[in-house]
Amino acid sequence: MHGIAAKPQGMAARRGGFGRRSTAVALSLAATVVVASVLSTASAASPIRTVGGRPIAGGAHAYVAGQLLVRFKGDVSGSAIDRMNASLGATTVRAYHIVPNLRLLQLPRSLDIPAAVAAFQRLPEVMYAEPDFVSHIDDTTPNDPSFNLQWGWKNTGQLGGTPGDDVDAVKAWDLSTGSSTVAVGLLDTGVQTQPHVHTDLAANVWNNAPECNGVPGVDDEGDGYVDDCHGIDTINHDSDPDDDFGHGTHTAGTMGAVGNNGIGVTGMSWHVTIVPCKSHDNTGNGTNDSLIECLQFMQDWKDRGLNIVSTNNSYGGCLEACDYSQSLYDAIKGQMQHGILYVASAGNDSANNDITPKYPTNYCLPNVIGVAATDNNDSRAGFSNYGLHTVSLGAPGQSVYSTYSNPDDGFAYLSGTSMAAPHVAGLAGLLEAFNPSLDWRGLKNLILAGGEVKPSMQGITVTGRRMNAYGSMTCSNVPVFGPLRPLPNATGGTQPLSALNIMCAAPAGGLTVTVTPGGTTFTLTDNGKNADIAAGDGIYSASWTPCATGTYTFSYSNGSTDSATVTGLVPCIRLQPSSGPPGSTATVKGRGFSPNESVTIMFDARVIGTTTANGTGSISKVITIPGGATRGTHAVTATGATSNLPTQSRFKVTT
Ligand SMILES: [Ca+2]
Ligand SMILES: [Ca+2]
Ligand SMILES: [Ca+2]
Ligand SMILES: [Ca+2]
Repeated sequence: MHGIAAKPQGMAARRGGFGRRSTAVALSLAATVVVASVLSTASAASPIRTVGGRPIAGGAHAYVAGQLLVRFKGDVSGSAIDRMNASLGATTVRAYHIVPNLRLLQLPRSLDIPAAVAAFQRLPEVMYAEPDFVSHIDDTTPNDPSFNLQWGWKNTGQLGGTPGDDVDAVKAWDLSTGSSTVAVGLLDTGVQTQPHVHTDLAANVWNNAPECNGVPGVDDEGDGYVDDCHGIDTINHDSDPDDDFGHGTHTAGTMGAVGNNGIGVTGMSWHVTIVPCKSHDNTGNGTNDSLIECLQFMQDWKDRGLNIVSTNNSYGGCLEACDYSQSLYDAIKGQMQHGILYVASAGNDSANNDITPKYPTNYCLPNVIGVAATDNNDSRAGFSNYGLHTVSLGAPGQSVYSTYSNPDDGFAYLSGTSMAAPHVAGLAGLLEAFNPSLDWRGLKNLILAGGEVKPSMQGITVTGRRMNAYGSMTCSNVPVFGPLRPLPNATGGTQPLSALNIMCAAPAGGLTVTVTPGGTTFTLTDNGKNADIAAGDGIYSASWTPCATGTYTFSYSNGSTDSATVTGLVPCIRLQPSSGPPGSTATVKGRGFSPNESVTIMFDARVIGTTTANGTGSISKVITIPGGATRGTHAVTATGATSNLPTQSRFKVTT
C-alpha cells in the first residue's frame, strides 16, 4: 500500500454534500444533547439510579426518593415541627443551622414526593417544601451544532458505536477547554486560509500580527519569511499555508476547531494556537526537506517565545519517508531539545511497525508518540498499523468528523491514523493549558498513562491503552511499563536496550534486565547518558551488544519479559586489558565483521586506529590509550566500513 501510505494518512472522505446535508439533522440532535445534559446529564448510556447509595426518583427532574426539604416559619418551635411531621408520618433526618428551621425529612413509603410537597405546603407553619434535587458534576458540552457527530469526544452510539467508547472529552472540558497561550504545530497539507481562514478555525489559527498588519513583500518581524501571517509553505516555498487538499484542515480541526462558538465542530482544545506549516502538496506528498524546514520554523518560533508544545505529523512512508533518514531523525531530536513533542500517525497499512519499520513514527526518540487508530467500538481500525514496541497508544481514527476545505468552510468525515494523531497532539495542548508546569516529558507520560486499557490495544501498543483526555488530566498512581528496544527482529552491533517505566507523569524508577543466553544483567538508567537519550523521561536504557545470532530473552526485574531474534552480522569486540593508565596499550580483539572490511576504532569520539578484518571477519589491533584521557570509563567503538554496525566496549582509565 505504498501509494496510499505516501500520502497523509487519511482515507476515504465523505465530504461536502454529506456534511452540508447533515446539518439539519445535527441541529435537532444537538438540541437533544443539551436537554440531556441539563436534566441530570444522564445520557441514555449511563442513567443515574442512586446518589450516595439512595435511590433516585422523579425521572428527568431527578430527586432523592423518600426525602423532602422543608423549611418551617421562624416562630415555629421544634416540638411543633415534630408534631406536624408525626401527623404526616415523617421524621427529621437533619436540621441545619445555617438555614434556620430547615429540615431534611424522611417520608413514609405511602407518601410520594409530589403528594408530600403538597401536604406540607398546605400547612400554615411551612415556608416551603421541596424535593431534595439531585445534581451532577457539570459535563461541559459545547454548543457546536455538529458536536453530536464527533463520537470520539462523546460516544452516544453514533454510527453503531458503543456509548462511552470515547476519550471523555466532556469531562476533560470541565477541567480545561484550552488556552490560546498554548500552541500546536501542524505539518500537513496546510489549513484553509483562502479566501479566509476556515470559519471554525479562524480564532485558533496563528495570527502573526507583525506580518498580518505589516508591509506586503517585507519580512516585517525578521523570521526569514516574507508575509507569513498564518504560517509558511515549505513545499511550494511561499508564505501562505492554504490547504489545497483538505487533509490538513481536517487534522487542524481535530486538534483545535473553535469550541462552543455555535459553528460546526469542536477540537480537543476549544482554545489553542494552531501554527500551520504546509509540508505536503495538493496530491498529499511531501519531502524530508519540506518536513525539516517546517520543524525548523516551529523551533525558531519556540525560541521567539511561542509556546509550541507539540507538532502533529499525520504522514509517513513513501514518498517522503520510506526509509530511515538521519537528517529527519536529527531534526526531530532537535524538537525534543526544544521541548516539542512529535506526535505521529502509525500508518494505514494494517501492518506491524515492529516488523516493518514505518518512518517517521518508528524513530526511537523520546519525544515521538506513535498513534494507532481505534473505532467507535474501541476496536483497532482495520487499516491501522500497530506495534508493541513502536506504537504508543490508540486514539479515535475511524469516521472522524472535522473541518474541511473542499468546499471552503466545509466539514467531512475522514478515516485514518492521520485522524487519530491530532486527538493526541490536541491533548498535549489541552494538558499544557491545564497544567503549564508540565514539560514535554510530563505531557507525554500523562498522555500515555492517562489512557484507558483496552483489549484491542493490548499486545499491539506500548501502553495497551486508548487515549483518554480526562484520564490524562486526573492521572493518579497509574504505572505503565513497556519494552521499547530491541525490536523483535534485531540487527547486530551495539544498540539500545530500553524500556518505558512511568507512574503517570513521572519516571517510575530503575530496572535491571537479564539477557539469556549469556546471563548478563544490565542496569537500565534514565540519566540521559550513553544509550539513554533524555534524562528524566521515564525511558530507561543500557547498551547491548549481541555477540552471536539467535533468539535472546530479556527478563526485567519487574517480572516482564521480552525477546528478540538477531540475524545477520554480529560484530563484537573485547579489550585486553580493559583498564590502564593514559598512554598504555590494549589489544582490540573482534569478530563478526564482514570479511576483509576496513574497521575504524574510536576512543570516545576520536579515531585512534584503523585495521582490516581478515577473511573470516576477525580483527586484532593494538591501540594506545590517549595520553590526556581522564580517569573513568570510556567507550571504545569499532565500526566496519561496509557492515556499518558500531560495536562498543568499555575501557577504564586509571591514574
Ligand atoms: Ca516574516
Ligand atoms: Ca510582510
Ligand atoms: Ca466550532
Ligand atoms: Ca531516559
